[in-house]
Amino acid sequence: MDKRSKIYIAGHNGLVGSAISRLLESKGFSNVVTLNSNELDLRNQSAVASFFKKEKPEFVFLAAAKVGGILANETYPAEFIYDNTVIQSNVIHHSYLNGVKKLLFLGSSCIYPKLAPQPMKEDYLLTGLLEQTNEPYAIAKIAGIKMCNAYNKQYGTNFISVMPTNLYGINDNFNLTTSHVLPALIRKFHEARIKGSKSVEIWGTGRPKREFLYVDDLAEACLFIMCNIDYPQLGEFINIGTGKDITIRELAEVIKEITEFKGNIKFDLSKPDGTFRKLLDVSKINNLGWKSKTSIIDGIRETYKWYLEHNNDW
Ligand code: GFB
Repeated sequence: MDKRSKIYIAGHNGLVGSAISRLLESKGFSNVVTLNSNELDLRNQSAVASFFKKEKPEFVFLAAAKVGGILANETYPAEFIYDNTVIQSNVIHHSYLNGVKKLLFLGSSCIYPKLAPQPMKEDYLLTGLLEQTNEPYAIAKIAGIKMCNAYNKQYGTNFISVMPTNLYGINDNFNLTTSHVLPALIRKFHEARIKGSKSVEIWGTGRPKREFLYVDDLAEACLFIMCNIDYPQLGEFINIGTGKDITIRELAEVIKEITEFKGNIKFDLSKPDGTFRKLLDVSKINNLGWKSKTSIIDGIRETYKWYLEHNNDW
């Protein structure tokens, strides 16, 4: 991929797609195609077919997906499986039909079994049962990995998959019913400080552990892989994370400090904990030459700064 290559970012308004878009722009990639969902509904097969036939992108970042936190996954399981399987099938198939040179598919660390040994290596895929709260989403993402692999085997394509850990950053979703934990806690602690509340309620026991990767670091990993690592060398897919995790309680303490909230933290035990732990083994990507660089403190500070500039949007 060079600076004049024609690149399509599917999902450029989302957390991941917008980070990839910012990075490509800052590096001088000048031929990037993006369309909003009202211009191209990626669930519509004939619309996707016409788009690929007309635009003929050479490289595709497949970051379009229906995503959300633990409650959104539980509330909308049909949308999580339907939207994701249809979007990825349309984009992968029409990339193949139109001779795309390389496609990068974004998955998620929830593809691994609920009780997988920690940290989770790439070859633990499909060795056990999935976490119930996000099984439809995980099944869709596993189908995406397997579809890329099947096309590589049968048609000789170069379609690769990356599995990021829990992401956060600029352009995150701060809606309290659909978001992930990190943006939700930024908003909850910020609003509690403004309102002078005595406490903030967080979901579950606070004991589960999560690994958080700043989305701009993920974008750099995606560009590094797109430019340097092809299908046979990469294998079926590759983990992308920091290699470190913290408990939800520890995360809440960090966010409490950054937002300068002085009250207490309470736990709402009626809400689910989800997977107890899902730490990625990142030795494969580290050995290929990439490491995350943003500390969780710096990443949360940047995200909070962005939230303060945009908090009228929610
Ligand atoms: O980020 P989160 O929604 O997703 O929740 P998962 C992580 C943990 O934080 C859970 C707790 O134990 C939640 O109960 N938590 C505490 C909260 N307070 C809150 C809150 O106010 N909001 C939220 N959302 N959580 C998702 C999957 O799992 O992770 C997706 O459902 C995907 O499929 C994504 O894989 C990365 O890490 O549990």
